[in-house]
Formats: sequence, C-alpha cells, structure tokens
Amino acid sequence: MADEVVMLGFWPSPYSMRLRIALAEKGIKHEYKEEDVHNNKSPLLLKSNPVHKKVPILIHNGKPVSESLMALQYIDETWIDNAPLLPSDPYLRSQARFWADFVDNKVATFGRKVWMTKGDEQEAAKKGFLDCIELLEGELGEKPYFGGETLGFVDVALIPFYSWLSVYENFGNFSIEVERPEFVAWGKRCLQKESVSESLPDQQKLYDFVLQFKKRRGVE
Ligand code: GS8
Repeated sequence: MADEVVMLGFWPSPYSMRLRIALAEKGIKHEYKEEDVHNNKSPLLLKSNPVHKKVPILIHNGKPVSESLMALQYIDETWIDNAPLLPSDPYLRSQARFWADFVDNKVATFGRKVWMTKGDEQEAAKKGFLDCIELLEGELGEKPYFGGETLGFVDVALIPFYSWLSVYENFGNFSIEVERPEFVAWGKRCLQKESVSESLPDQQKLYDFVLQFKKRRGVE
C-alpha cells in the first residue's frame, strides 16, 4: 500500500514551512491542507493534536506527528534513503538538535518581540536577535550550509525565519543584511534550492499579514 501523507499547515507559520521544505527535499508526495488556526481549526487538527491544538501536523498513514522538530526527525528517519537531514554520527546529531532548539527558544522568541513590542523592549529584542544570529554565523563557519555541503536539519529549522526578515527589519527599523551579512548570504544560498524557495512565502505578503494581525490584536 502506498504511503498516505497529509500535512496540516498555516502558510505564515515558520514551523509549517519546515515540514514543507523537508517533504520537498525528500520528494515525498503528500496532500497539504491549509488551516485557519486563528478562527476555525478543523476537526482533523483538533483530533490530531488535542494537547496543543497547533500546526504543523504530519499525518502518516493516519498517525499524527506534532511539533515541527519532532516531525522533521520523523520524516528523516522514515524516508531515510532520500536526502538525509541529520548526520549519522551521534555527537553531530546531538549538536544539530542543540542548534535547532536554540532557533526555537531564542531566535523565534526574540524575532517575535522585534515586531510585537516597542521602545526598550524592542531594542533589547533586536540586540538579542542579532546576538543569536552572530552565534549561528559562528556555528556555520566556512560551510555553505549548517548541514555541511548539503541542506541539513538546522538549515531547515532556521531558514523559515529568514523569510520573516522583512517583517523584523520593517518593524524593528534596522538592516539585518548590514548587521549580519554572512547570515543573509547563507539565506540567499538556501533560497537557490527549489525545495526552499517553493516552500517559503513572499516576504511582502508576510509583511501585510503581520500588519493585519497586529491591527486585529490592537497592537500599535
Ligand atoms: C509551534 C507551532 C505553532 O506555534 C512547533 O510545531 O514547532 N513548537 C511548535 N503553531 C501556531 C502557528 S505558527 O505561529 C499555531 O498553530 N497556533 C494556533 C494556536 O496557538 O492556537
């Protein structure tokens, strides 16, 4: 029986973008279902992730996997022969997971504060965000990708936040390209891959979405 793969996602969500990239990288045929996470979650979403009620969710032959980093690892282990994302060496695997966790706990958190806050809080978030990117640039070093010569786990975890760059820059009133050119060069390199460029939304569309989102929430 052929695999049945369904993905529940939300287009502006960086976490959803991760799964789209991994599925594209590995050439896994799937059905994509867009969710209206703010107003109308589907019964399938609520049944598949009753704990957090969030997307993305990967549903493989009827079995749901929630949390984007867990789903990325599941995809990597299930379709092991195509384009591996995690290295085979246990130490290197642990390091890739460490940096992906750093992206979730630090980059995403500071990034959100850059567009959601103002004044001192926003200035601190901008500094925090740039400091995180500097650490990531150090980890990247001279390699083309965090995965080495090919796109890896950390690349897939991080690149969706690159698509949010114009949101951070416009609301934070700073240039990430000026401050962190190596990071931007890495982002452009990743975007040359079809699996990435076709999985990330248009930056202007994302900016317009965030503007509307802030208006609806009454955030200045
Ligand atoms: C985060 C998913 C998430 O925040 C992951 O998958 O890695 N740690 C999780 N999903 C959001 C959309 S992106 O902002 C979501 O589904 N929100 C719905 C809600 O909060 O009710």
